[in-house]
Amino acid sequence: MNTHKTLTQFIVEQQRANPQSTGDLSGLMNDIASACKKISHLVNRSGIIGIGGAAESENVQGEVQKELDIITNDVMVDHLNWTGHLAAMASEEIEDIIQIPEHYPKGKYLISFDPLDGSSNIDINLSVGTIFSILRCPEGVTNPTVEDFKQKGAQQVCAGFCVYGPTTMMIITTGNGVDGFTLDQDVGEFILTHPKMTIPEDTAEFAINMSNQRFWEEPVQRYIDECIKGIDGGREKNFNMRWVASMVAEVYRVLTRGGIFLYPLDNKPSTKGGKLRLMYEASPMSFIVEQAGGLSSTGRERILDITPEGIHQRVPVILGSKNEVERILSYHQQ
Ligand code: P6P
Repeated sequence: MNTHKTLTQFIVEQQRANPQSTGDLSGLMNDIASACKKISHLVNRSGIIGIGGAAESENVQGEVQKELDIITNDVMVDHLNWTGHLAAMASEEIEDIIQIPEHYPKGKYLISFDPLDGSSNIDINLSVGTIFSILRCPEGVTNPTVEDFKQKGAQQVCAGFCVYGPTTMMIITTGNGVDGFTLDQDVGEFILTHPKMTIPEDTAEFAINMSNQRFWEEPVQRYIDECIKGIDGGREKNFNMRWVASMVAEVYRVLTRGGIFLYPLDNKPSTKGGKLRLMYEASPMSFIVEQAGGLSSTGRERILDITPEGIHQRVPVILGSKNEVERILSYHQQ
């Protein structure tokens, strides 16, 4: 019988492989998995229990919040704030950092998360997800501030995302490659189904929101124009295009069959400086993509080398198959 390894067993084995580990990170990863199981359940039943609509509020980004944005944010906070593994949290949905209540013990990690990325897809039944990034809290800091979160993505201890699609999957890295787990809904366990995921160095599939084309910088205009023209425009192959408007779905596809995903710098007023947020979208996804053999850049610098200016800072993102990202970077250098 094909007995898959569970996430719990995987985490314990990773802990045993690191003699100096205290079990805190293992506990935190299990707590995140529990939160994601709860979110998966809520997403799957949102239409039935009537929580798939828009809330009356806007988030710090000025985006209209979905009811599920708020509910899933509360699920993450309620599953993580009592465990004693965290010193503080940051969420896409909350302007300031989230302190650990005084009556709970604090731990040595900081987490940033987007509780429900792509939530505009909820009412059209497309995949959405949860993205998280774990940093160490600086030594000796017992009351973290925003300053303590402003660490380069290269400092991440762990990053991952859950994609709530036809199946619920959790993708994680702690710096030893990327492993994918499928939620077995019957027993409520994440099962290791995609060990050591790697991104093919070449691809013929690009993902970008074409409606922004007139706002892009010249190197991106040139690259996408060449992809569209394919062998009629000097490339050695023809390209296919995808755009789901859900980063977790796009990145999972890139991990599975390669590809290049772009949300580039544009001069559109609403997304000036980029649309995607560094700390809880670009950084964790960049850690995962690099650990799977891909590249992730703003077009001018490695995303994991950026020191955040704030917890909601936006950056341009170009990530995926190594050879295609390198081609775009060369266009930015010309
Ligand atoms: P657009 C979802 O809102 C998100 O943050 C990413 O998940 C996704 O890749 C992007 O924005 C979609 O942006 O402009 O196509 O709606």
